[in-house]
Amino acid sequence: MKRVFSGIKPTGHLTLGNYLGALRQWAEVDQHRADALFCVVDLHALTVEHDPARVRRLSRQAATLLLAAGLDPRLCTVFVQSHVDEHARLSYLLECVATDGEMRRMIQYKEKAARERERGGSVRLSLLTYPVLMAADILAYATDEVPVGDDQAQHVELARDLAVRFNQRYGHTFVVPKATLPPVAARVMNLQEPASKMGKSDDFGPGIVYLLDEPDVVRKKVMRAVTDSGQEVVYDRAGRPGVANLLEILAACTGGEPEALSAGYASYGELKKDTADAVVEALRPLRARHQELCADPGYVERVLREGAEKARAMARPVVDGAYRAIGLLPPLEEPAAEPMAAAGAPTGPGAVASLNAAR
Ligand code: AQP
Repeated sequence: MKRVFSGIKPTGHLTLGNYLGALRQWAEVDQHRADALFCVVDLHALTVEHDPARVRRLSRQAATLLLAAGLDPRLCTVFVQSHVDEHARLSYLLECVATDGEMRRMIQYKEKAARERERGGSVRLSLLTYPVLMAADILAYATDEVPVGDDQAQHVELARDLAVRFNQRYGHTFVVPKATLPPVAARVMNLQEPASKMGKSDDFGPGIVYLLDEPDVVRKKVMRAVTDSGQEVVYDRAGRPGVANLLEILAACTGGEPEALSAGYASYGELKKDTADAVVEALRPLRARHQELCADPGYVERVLREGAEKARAMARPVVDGAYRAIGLLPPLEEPAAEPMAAAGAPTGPGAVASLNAAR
């Protein structure tokens, strides 16, 4: 069975982009076809200015929404990244394989660093290195496939490169993963700024549909979506990005094809109305389940505790293998007879004392 891993950052309230580009695919497809792990990647939320209490709150909310979207802990593993130390352990090893140039080429780094500088803030080193942590998230689980939206494809590519490079230098250690994108809505755009991705932490709030928005708020946001001065409803991503975005959202919510759907509309108003209705309907079960789960926080906590235990057991051997391969001594509490003996080092109960004496 294939191993699938993906994650979501608690940097803001989850959006329609997160749902159509990732969560829905995880719940409807991935957890049924693979040995799947889904993670709230809270360490990634620390790469930009953050409020600790908010990150904690958003992490709980993201985990609850993963379950509300249909992830079933009997079918997959749901957990929080910082509960499993192996991510950070492996990240450092991969930093010793990645290059500075590679990191600086990452589009998200360039965009976010520029934004941060424009605001007069400083750029955290972790913003530069977070794709390495993301590679560690993926590689620690011997992941075959990473279902993501289009914006994360470059980071998965980096994880591939690092896996191949590590394997070539230090012997086969990692499975080389690949990204899988949803067939439609791989990049939902901001309704007010259709040239920008609908990101949960971006600056165009009125163009972002949040999963927990009330239905009338969702309707308002969709009805006010920026289109263009034309009249005809045609699917043209480059020429009419606002209309194309609505058609893609409608297609993703109703199971149609954007181009075919465009033929059924004579005006932008009708398209917006149907899109708004389709989004409200698509989110209805999720919102209902979210309410139920909020009434039972003990359940969510139990799922996360058990998820972290399962995840740790999966990641441990892979990360320990990487530590050995790259040249680090095995942990001293392990019966280390073989590798230590092979290197001519002392073994047995006196080994620790001899190692200390040798320093
Ligand atoms: N607009 C989107 N369309 C399609 N897929 C999307 N995803 C995110 N936005 C869209 C996918 O959702 C998964 C989790 O996303 P994330 O938490 O890594 O990133 P984000 O929601 O984009 O959050 P931020 O904080 O606003 O991040 P930045 O600013 O870094 O983009 C991923 O699979 C992602 O592809």
